[in-house]
Amino acid sequence: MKVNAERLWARLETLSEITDPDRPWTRRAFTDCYLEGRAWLKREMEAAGLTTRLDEAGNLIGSLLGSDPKLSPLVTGSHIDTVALGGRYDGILGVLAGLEAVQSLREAGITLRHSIEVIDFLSEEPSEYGVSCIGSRGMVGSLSPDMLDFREPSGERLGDAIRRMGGVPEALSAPLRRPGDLAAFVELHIEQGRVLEDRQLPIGVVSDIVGIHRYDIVVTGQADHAGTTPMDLRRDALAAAAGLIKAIQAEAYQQSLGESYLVATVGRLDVSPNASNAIPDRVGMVLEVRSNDAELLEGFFPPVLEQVQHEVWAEGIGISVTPLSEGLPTRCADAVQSHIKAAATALELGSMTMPSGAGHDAVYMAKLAPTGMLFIPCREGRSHCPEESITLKQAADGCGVLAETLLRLDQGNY
Ligand code: HGY
Ligand code: MN
Ligand code: MN
Repeated sequence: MKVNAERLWARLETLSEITDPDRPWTRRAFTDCYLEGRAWLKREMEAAGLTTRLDEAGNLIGSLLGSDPKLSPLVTGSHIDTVALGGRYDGILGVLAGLEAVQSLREAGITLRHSIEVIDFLSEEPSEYGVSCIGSRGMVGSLSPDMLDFREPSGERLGDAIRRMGGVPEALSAPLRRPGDLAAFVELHIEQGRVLEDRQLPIGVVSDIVGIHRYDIVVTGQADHAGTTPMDLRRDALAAAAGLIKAIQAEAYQQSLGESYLVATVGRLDVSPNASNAIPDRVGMVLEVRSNDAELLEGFFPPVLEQVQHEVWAEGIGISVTPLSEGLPTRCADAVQSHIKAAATALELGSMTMPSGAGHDAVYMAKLAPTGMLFIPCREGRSHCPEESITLKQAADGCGVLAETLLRLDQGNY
């Protein structure tokens, strides 16, 4: 199964140019720039012979009919939204390689038994509303009414933003699709780590995807003059927040030495009043904890929080925590893993089985159907930054294995 690597590469380059011009590469979900990228993708899908639709969760779905309408569709896809100052391939490769695979199948005159769908999931990256994987959560009924009421800093509700993207938030109180509505799901993604590059392997077969727990944390103290307030009279929210972050990091480091994979990060910090000569009275931060072990994931933060709250309470510091999201670790289907591995072998590409430390829409698709993921390397494992880089050959390898995997899934009894 030959794919048109040059066409894939040209699309990757064209889409990467649809970015916030001052911050390449940035195409945040829910922005005009994102809508421009979607409009381009919709045209490309239709020019490739797919029919397109937007579902109630705001996912853009391109479809190519199969020969047996009784079978549920095979589905591939990922996301074209980016983090701020992100890369050109995280998510984007999975959508455009899916489109290329389907277009190449069609041009080769191959009609699969199953219909095939290529999905661009709405807002996979953590959004300004505090939630990630919005479209894939919405598809499986995992966007709670509380989440739809989450607001971004200027006050827009997530539900209204989904409507602005063409979704129907009122329809999201129930799953849009249920187990059996998809035959199987497979997603191509860059590794976003450096294992494949270090091992000089072109393909990773994902065994499991970490669960991610995210918490919104607010540390409160008292704003005072930085020059006239003695050290023993201060209620410094930022100093307390720094202590909490240090305690989180130390505990995560300890736990990461064990059997399971665990990482914890505070990547977002909002300080008020954020003036060099005023003692901070409020610090907002977002903590995320990731692990492939559900028990470790659930049990990580509460003891750390209790310890630090106990230490700072006497100093008049408050710490409040609001859980934002709790995604569980996901096992990829053994059968899909086998198809990916066999497809790589058929194309004489070496592969290894490995976990994913990044979260993906596949976590939610796994609630509907047998799900797998395949990785290609990215230079020095860099991602979520403009230095994110792959080669045309790597993109072609990944796309070829994806196409071959779809063919094998089609012949399977899904
Ligand atoms: O953050 C992640 O794991 C993914 O890249 N959105
Ligand atoms: Mn990402
Ligand atoms: Mn991604």
